[in-house]
Amino acid sequence: MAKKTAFITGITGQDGAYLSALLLSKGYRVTGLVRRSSTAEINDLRLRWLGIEKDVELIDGDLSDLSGLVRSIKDIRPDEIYNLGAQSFVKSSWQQPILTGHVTAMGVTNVLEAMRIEAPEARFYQASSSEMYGLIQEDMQSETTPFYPRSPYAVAKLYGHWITVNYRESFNLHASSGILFNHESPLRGIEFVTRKVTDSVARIKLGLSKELRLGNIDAKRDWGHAKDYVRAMWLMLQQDTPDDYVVATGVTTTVRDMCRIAFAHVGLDMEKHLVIDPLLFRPAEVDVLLGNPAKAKAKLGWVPEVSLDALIREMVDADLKRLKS
Ligand code: NAP
Ligand code: G4F
Repeated sequence: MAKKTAFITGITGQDGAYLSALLLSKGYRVTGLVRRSSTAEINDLRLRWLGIEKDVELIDGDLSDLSGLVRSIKDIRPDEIYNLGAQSFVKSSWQQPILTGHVTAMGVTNVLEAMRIEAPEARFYQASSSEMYGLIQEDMQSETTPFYPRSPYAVAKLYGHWITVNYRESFNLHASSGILFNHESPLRGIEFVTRKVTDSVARIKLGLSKELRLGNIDAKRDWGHAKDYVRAMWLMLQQDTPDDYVVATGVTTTVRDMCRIAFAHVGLDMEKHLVIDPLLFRPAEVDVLLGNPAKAKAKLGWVPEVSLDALIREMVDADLKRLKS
């Protein structure tokens, strides 16, 4: 069978790196969009962490630049397009709402347009988010739960989700949307709460820091491992029919209890180090997320393999190793 080609936006991010590794292991040619940076020598850090930086082809471009996307897709002729690129940090989206809209919302239309013009037979994956449920309308969120976004990021993701559905229905594109709940790993950005916690715990353990400052530790999230979640993305594009799927573990945990796992792993007392900082609270919070992955299990045969406990311990160990070296 001919080698398949994938085009990944957001290839330098957490999911882009793990998805690249998965696709390479399946024999794909992997290409990806990279933003030009004055520090180009570090923008493939995550790919290097996985030892695959030389195995992927990187193409300069930006989600806000339609002509560049058209040219990239024309040159690459991908079989599968994974749109993972986004301004993905919820808190920053109140500070940069317009940029978030340009990239996280309109960027989706740009990629879909480039695909419609140059590769209408390709299969498309949109990285939608459980943040779209926001002020939750059902205790357990599924594909049929109404959305109620609570941040400029979530509003932008909602647009990206519906434009994907609309292009599927309007132009008969093979376009699927994965509504992914929070997923983490040692490659998670330091600004997100799990990695902030595991990095701080490692620093405190090594005597490099004394405290961990957090905002709302009563918030609850359904956390899984990014490695498991990129497998679900790939599975969606192997189906004959495009569709939308919730990808989650079905277990929700407070930020407080997630921290407890990290501190306990290195034998530290959380109460001695945790400081609550009102400045870290958000203008509007998503109090609780809990996903129902029944459809992904039934149709894709997807089940998560890594527990939250194992995930946080892996992240603390990776941060200890990073700091020691
Ligand atoms: P991430 O680590 O923040 O990666 C985001 C990627 O988007 C990076 O490669 C970034 O490039 C790229 N990007 C940002 N602005 C861009 C632009 N204007 N043009 C082109 N590329 C741009 O995010 P992630 O955790 O891997 O998540 C992947 C996707 O899934 C995102 O769309 C996110 O919103 C969504 N999602 C994530 C989760 C989660 O829990 N991780 C859950 C649901 C949905 P740089 O490296 O240059 O910054
Ligand atoms: O780790 P977080 O920043 O992730 P959040 O906001 O849930 O968003 C992540 O998951 C979404 C999927 O649901 C993705 F779409 C999105 O791209 C991103 O990957 O915050 C998690 C919770 C929040 O309730 C926040 O208020 O942790 C709380 N929190 C408490 N103290 C904190 C902190 N979050 C951060 N980042 N930093 C804190 O100091």
